[in-house]
Amino acid sequence: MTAPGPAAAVGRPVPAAVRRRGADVPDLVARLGRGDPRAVARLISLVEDASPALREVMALLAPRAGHARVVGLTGAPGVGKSTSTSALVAAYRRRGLRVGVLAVDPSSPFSGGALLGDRVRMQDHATDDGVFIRSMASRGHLGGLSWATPQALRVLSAAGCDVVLVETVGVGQAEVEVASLADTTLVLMAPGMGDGIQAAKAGILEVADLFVVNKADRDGADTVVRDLRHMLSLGDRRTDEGWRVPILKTVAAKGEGADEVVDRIEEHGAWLAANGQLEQRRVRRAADEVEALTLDLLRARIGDLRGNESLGLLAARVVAGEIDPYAAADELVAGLTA
Ligand SMILES: Nc1nc2c(ncn2[C@@H]2O[C@H](COP(=O)(O)OP(=O)(O)O)[C@@H](O)[C@H]2O)c(=O)[nH]1
Ligand SMILES: [Mg+2]
Repeated sequence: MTAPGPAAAVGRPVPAAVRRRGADVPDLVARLGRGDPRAVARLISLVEDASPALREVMALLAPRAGHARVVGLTGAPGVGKSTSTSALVAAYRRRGLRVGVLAVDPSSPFSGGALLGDRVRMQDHATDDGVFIRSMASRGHLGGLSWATPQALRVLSAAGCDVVLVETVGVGQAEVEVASLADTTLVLMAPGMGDGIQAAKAGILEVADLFVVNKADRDGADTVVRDLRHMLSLGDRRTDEGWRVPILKTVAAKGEGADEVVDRIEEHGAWLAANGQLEQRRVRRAADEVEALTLDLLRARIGDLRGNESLGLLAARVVAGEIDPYAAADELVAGLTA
């Protein structure tokens, strides 16, 4: 749970050992700019590992912070997120766009079995140099995906991706997180999965910019559409903002409906840009990221203080009744930020 976040590293100079191990950051970043897939892989691994080199990486990437469109896909396991991602990659490639794919699994490690199927499916695109595909585990960092995913997105963006598709395992918090980092969030459902109840429970209606009812080749797809339409009409949350959440049917396994999904994603992007929300969402996203890094940094400093005199002394004074714990915390904070 307590793998040190990058902020722990961020506050410190890059150790010589890191350079010796061959993280020649300026070279990596230059190769990234030329779209070298190995540079993409290496840099995303640095993000995954919360490498101390990240501070230098991010400083070099800042001026070329790309403007890739970020599209999140979420939904229950087995609903067809990976299959749909692959179909969407194909649809975007037909439009001549460069596509990044980030499969984020907040729980299982990078090499875990959960992503094996995804990799096999993604083989379709393995030889296409306009597609970058990476899986990423957050390895139980405090703050979860909050800083790692935005940094990985920055890497893919700087590699020249026009659009990045982020697939997350649909389990509660992950849905909310993917929504907070995407420009457009797709919520996938499929017949026979008890989605209606799930949707209501997980507050999924709130995060969806677009619903995709996948596996439309199976019985019950129309019922899912009807239930969704009913729930949306009850909430009708977006009417005043002017975006009506579309409900689309797909058969991802055959690529059916992918082009229409891309049309709607692009429509949503244009709508966001036209009313200033694209910028707003991105600023909110950067604020979340900076906040997460800040908390990491402060946590690391508190860690340094543990066993250190000032915390010990303050604690002793609390026990002795000379100072109350709030006042002690105030003193500690003052010491941290001094
Ligand atoms: N019948 C049918 N099966 C599908 C469709 N899309 C995906 N599947 C299957 O559903 C299963 C789960 O798909 P996957 O993309 O791995 O789901 P994920 O867990 O949400 O990423 C796989 O066996 C797919 O082949 C579809 O449109 N129709
Ligand atoms: Mg998947």
